Amino acid sequence: MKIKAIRARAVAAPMKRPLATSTGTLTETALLLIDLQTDSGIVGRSYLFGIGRHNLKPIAALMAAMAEMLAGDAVAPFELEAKLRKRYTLLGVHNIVLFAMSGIDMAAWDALGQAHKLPLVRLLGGTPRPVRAYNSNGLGIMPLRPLVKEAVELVREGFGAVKLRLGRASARDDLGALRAVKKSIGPTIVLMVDFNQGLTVAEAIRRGRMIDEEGGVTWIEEPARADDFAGNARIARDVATPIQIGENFMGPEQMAQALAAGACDYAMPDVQRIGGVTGWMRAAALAQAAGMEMSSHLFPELSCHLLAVTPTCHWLEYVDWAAPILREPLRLKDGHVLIPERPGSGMQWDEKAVRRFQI
Ligand code: SMN
Ligand code: MG
Repeated sequence: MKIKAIRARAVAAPMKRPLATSTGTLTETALLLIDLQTDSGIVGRSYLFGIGRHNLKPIAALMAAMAEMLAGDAVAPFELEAKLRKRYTLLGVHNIVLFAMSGIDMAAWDALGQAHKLPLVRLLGGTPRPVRAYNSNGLGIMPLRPLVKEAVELVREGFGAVKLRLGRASARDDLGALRAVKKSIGPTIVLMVDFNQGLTVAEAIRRGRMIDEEGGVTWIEEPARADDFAGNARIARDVATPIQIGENFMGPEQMAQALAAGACDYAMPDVQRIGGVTGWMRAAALAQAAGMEMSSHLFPELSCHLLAVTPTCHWLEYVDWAAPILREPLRLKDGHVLIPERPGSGMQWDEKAVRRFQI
């Protein structure tokens, strides 16, 4: 099976619940939908998050350049990765270059799954099983009244865990939000918090200790700048609640550096930044070697397959943000994501919805 062409389409669909983080507010899901067309007629699919619709065009342009290099090549993800990494060495395999490469890798694995008539999890040597998930569809930075209402709604959707975004100007206001959410969901629901890199190292230690004293938080995510591994190591040393980072690891190489620095207690790679399915599998081996719990970031449709073959599988981050353009959105049961038995990732576009949301 050889690559014929790669098509990328930009869509933006409104989010059911806008999400305010310490970096700004997301109101729509801006996605690049990738169709990797092969000479056998199989089309491998994946999507990338633009975090803002204006970012989709440059990623699509990079992908078009890569598609030109790869036309006629076998759908063999390791070979594609080696070729692209070599060609992009001088530009740097980071950020949107890496996103485009990851998108191609994910679509190539999807095509392979379809060619072998196997769901991705089986192609990777695993078995579909329910994957424990937390509901990450809300709980942004907002006033307490709508916040506690949303917390209750998110749990009522059938989940045993939710994630609260923190990083307000004052630590006391963050504590107020944490207390209000804890009270509204009760002690049996697992609660994570995410600062989205909003704090300095000293402030992260201060607020981390405050959270230690409050208790009941499963992890503190990205308290400070994500690539300051030394700083994160100081935070992890001084704060008892586990420190979670990883959504901004640029490839498994950077994850290895973070682990060597002791920058976190838990890791949560993002399949678009870690290098697609190929990069994820290498990251999973790093987490296994470090004896470290590994969770996913966004991409629940693909991450469920991957977590099912991750030795230190921890939590899947569930968001429904891609659901508007999917023919069959993910199914959930008792706070777990059910891996579809369809070949590949199991994602197919709802073309009518794609036309509606295309930009
Ligand atoms: C997050 C990252 C990117 C977009 C939305 C939300 C957040 C998370 O850091 O981990 O969910
Ligand atoms: Mg996060």
